[in-house]
Amino acid sequence: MDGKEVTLAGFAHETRDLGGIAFLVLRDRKGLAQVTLVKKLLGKEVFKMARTISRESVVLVRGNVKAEPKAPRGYEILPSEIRVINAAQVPLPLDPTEKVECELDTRLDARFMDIRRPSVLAAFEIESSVLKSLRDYFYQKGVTEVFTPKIVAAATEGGTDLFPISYFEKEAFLNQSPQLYKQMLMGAGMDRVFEIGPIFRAEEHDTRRHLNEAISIDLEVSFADDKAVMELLEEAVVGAYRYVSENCRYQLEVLGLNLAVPKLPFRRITYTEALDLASEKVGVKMQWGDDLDTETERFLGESIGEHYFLTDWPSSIKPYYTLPYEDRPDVCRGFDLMHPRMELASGAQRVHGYDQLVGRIKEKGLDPDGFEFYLKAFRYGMPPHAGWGLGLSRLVMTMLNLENIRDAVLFPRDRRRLVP
Ligand code: AMO
Repeated sequence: MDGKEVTLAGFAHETRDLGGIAFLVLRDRKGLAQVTLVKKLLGKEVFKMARTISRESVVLVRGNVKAEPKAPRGYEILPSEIRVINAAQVPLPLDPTEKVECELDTRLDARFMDIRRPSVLAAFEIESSVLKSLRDYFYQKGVTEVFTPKIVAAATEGGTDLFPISYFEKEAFLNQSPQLYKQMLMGAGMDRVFEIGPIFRAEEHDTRRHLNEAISIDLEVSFADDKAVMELLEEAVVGAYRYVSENCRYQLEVLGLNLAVPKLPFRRITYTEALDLASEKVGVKMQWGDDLDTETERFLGESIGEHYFLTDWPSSIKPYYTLPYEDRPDVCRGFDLMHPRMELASGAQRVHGYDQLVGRIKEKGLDPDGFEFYLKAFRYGMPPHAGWGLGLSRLVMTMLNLENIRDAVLFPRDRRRLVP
């Protein structure tokens, strides 16, 4: 665009004053542009105003593009008009140019300004691309996108980690997972559904990978078993990596990342094999039927070094809706998708027989009466089905090597944070 007239609007990233000449750097989500202010060309008044624009003010500049080898990326703008649309107060709550580091809490308190930082913004733009890639994948596979209620009357996973809310004269809860609804939709003959939406967990975690509100990507497929939906899951994840590596070059550059696309298929390791591997490590003594603790997970992640599936879990530690193997009912068709750093997804082939499901609910010490609305869908012809739930922020966090899940959520909700 050398020689062309352009109009730019953005934030005043910084000003540099060299006497008779000054630079105003404008920023928007696509990058920086150098506006060169020459006193002789602008006149004394405008020159004085322009070089004292406060950082982060919203500014409009009209002018001509000029190739200038010394300017960042080889171009500058010679302005004919400069207008402050909305001035920023001083001091700023944090430094959007990323030259000055700051604490996570300070950043989250002024999140709107934190997101102006190029590396913070890059992660959210990549997240949007991940979502696009996943949606495209589902549509290409003939999966129907659905929304299920987030205000519900009962727990999904049978635990106590629910947020109660008041719903007129009744007690209601924020839903932990679309699990029961996506299964009911298999009974409704919808065949293949996916949902991307919030899940709420009232767990008092204080970790780098748990939040109280998260976005989950849920899939459910009729006439599929656990093996079939694991293939869909690994393909969806690798597809997202590939899409990001091809379509988010600028954002990856901002993050200083060279994204490696994982290879298919992912390794499959049974729970029992995982226990054997872990017991090779001194100090990890686990019994069959124990849930894998963080230390074991870390050890497995380090020794495997890439995405892997953990399969064939003990029926006793997977939820009631997980289908046990017919010939060895103490083992079930549940699986977890693991990144070396953490769990990304869990899923299963589901129990589809009514009597077996009621039995499993009772085995878990739960009352089938509370599940009547769900169980009803299993009495009039329920296809066999399988599915999974994948945590969006964990996928993005591990893909971009972010330290904290809060870096992958615009406005995180945790034990201490309810604003902004
Ligand atoms: P699960 O409870 O394992 O399974 O959740 C699925 C995935 O959702 C993400 N996730 C979370 N992310 C951040 N903070 C949290 N507190 C949190 N809780 C869950 C994780 C996790 O792997 N109904 C089943 C899924 C299914 O079987 O289809 C379920 O909800 O990435």
